[in-house]
Amino acid sequence: MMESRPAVDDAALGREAMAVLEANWTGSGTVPAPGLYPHQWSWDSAFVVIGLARHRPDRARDELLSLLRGQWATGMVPHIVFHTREAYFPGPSVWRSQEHDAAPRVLTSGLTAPPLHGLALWWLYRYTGDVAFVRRTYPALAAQHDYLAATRDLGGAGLAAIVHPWESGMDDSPAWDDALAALPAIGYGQRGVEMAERHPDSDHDRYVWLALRYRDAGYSPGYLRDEHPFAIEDPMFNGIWLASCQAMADLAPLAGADPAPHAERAERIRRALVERLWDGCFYARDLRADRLIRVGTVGSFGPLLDAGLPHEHVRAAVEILESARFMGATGYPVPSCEIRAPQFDRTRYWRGPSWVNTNWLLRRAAAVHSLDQLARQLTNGTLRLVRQAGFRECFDPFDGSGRGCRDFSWSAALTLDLLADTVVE
Ligand code: 2M8
Repeated sequence: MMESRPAVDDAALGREAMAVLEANWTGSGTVPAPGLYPHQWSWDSAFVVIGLARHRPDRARDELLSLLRGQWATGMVPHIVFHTREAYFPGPSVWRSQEHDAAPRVLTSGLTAPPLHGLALWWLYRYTGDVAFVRRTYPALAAQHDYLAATRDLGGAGLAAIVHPWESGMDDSPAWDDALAALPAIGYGQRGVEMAERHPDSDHDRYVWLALRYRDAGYSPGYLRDEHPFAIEDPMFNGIWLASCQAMADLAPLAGADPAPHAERAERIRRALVERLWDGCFYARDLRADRLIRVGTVGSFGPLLDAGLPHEHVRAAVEILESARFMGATGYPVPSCEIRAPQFDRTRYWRGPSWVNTNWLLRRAAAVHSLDQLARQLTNGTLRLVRQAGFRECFDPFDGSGRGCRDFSWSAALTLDLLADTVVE
């Protein structure tokens, strides 16, 4: 298959981006990509909301509402909502959400994903001024945050722990390698599971094994706290949560709610990020092994989304981001793993390639800290990627060639957002 035709001017690029989002709209939500990802994914949807905020606010609203139909009574927003009947593994028969009292009618996964939705709602409000929509969705997002605080603060310092690589959105990041390798090779004693009852012998088997253990424990918070073998405090997940807490603090008065709990939570996350995850760079912390995971990934820069991050941490993190460890040595921003790490692989998803969503998040972080040149570099580098290679899932950070699937929703949606800013600048 040929690469997509380069879109020569911004208007054409914008039209192509919108066409991708139209094609990926199922009538009840946007799928990340046709075929490979035929359902609604949580943080993908939040990026779609952000990208459509200025262009199709009606669709952006429907996107968020559609995702929230999958929210559990616990407040948990699942990482996948199965609105279509198309096959995907692991699908509804693996998660069995319908057997759980707290689950909604629509079928979902049992894991969550980076809680970007508060920021997405704020983004939508910023460009629409739609207070009624804030009022309507604020309670669900407040419940999402309460869920994280009540059941995911496994380290007890205010950060939310991910309990599965899928929850990070960066599935095969080298940051999870050791924690996955430490999983018991034997001990898979559950009966009645449809995946072959075998020892985990590859990362994918381990992913499934972990998901099934959690499911078979009834998705119980007590099990997560006391037994689940995978628990990691990730700087990107928590940087996103912190940004969403700040967004919720801004939105609360519009919804007639008190902003203080959100601001306090943000402050607590900030303090814990600096105290627990910083050692010259932000790293993920493995709670089960009780140690920092010292591999620099694009996730290391998540805390930059925080406007209140102390200056010295902003300065040091940005220096690393711009250095030859990351975007200083690649032709295109931002490799998902530092290029000098032995685990770096320019061809493998979250182990090297550049992604439009993380570029967008870092561009947002640059804007928050008034780092105009960095913001411009991220915008222009990202637009060069999609202009040359199309709305691919990810890109080779050295030569910009496209990788993964085509017509990928967040690549298209966030291009719309970047283009809108280019016009304003
Ligand atoms: C990828 O994750 C899914 C599992 O959730 C997969 O590998 O099948 C990740 O890139 C994740 O960040 C993304 O949300 C999802 C859908 O685009 O695909």
